[in-house]
Amino acid sequence: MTFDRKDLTNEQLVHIYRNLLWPRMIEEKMLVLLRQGKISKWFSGIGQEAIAVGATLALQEDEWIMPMHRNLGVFTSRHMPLSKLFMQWQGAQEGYSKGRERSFHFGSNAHHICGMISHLGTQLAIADGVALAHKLKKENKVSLAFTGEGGTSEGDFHEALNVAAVWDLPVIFIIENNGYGLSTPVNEQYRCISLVDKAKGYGMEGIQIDGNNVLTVYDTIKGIREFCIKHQKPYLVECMTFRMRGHEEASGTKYVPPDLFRLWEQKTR
Ligand SMILES: Cc1ncc(C[n+]2csc(CCOP(=O)(O)OP(=O)(O)O)c2C)c(N)n1
Ligand SMILES: [Mg+2]
Repeated sequence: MTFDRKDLTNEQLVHIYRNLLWPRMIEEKMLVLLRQGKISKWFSGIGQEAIAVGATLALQEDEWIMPMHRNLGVFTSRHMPLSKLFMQWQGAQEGYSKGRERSFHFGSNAHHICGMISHLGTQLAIADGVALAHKLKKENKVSLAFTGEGGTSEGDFHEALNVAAVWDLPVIFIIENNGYGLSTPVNEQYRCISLVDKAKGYGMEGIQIDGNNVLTVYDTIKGIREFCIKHQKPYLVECMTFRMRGHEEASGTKYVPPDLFRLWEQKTR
């Protein structure tokens, strides 16, 4: 992997690296707590952190993000207090969803993160709504929504991208293509060569990038953000990565050929 620092200073590089480390360190702790029975559920984003972290750092702090279940790096890069996050995952009253659940179905107005309600695809149209509000108020801002490649098979994906294109909404749609949607591999998920090809069908710009290279993600999203604001248009970004653990910690990875882990392991260390 080659890293192109462009005009980033040493301080900026260290800042990005620290943000990349946070979710990995938290996850390593969570995997221990899970095995001790102190938390009950965990969706791992190990190996995919560069996407959530790079994209979040590329936005302004008051721009809304619609994350999914593997985007811990969004929460940490927006500096949500670790104590409250840990209480959330342990189902404590003091957590973000007041003990109602113990996973990633929560957000925070103060951090401009819109909590998801689990259903795939639903975050995308919410990003349209936020972008429409910015457009009507003539604010120079974007919204950003994440989906997995599995989520692109939902009707909501089509509706959200089509409306964003037709209404010229400044929204960034990020597909995290990690090879699997639960146990379904990509060759059973879609027939196009790349998901980014779908951008053409909606009449919007699109790009496919290396999702494991944090500087590529950061630099690309920063540039796209400016494009979306200047031209008042949406953009589709397909980030190529790999899911290094099970769909959820309880579900295992028996259906994934071991060679794929060996291949991607080189890119996630
Ligand atoms: C509409 C809907 N169908 C099914 C599910 C159950 N489900 C949750 S995550 C998931 C897999 C999603 O795959 P992908 O979008 O590729 O994201 P990844 O888990 O790989 O990050 C499924 C089937 C759901 N939450 N919502
Ligand atoms: Mg997936």
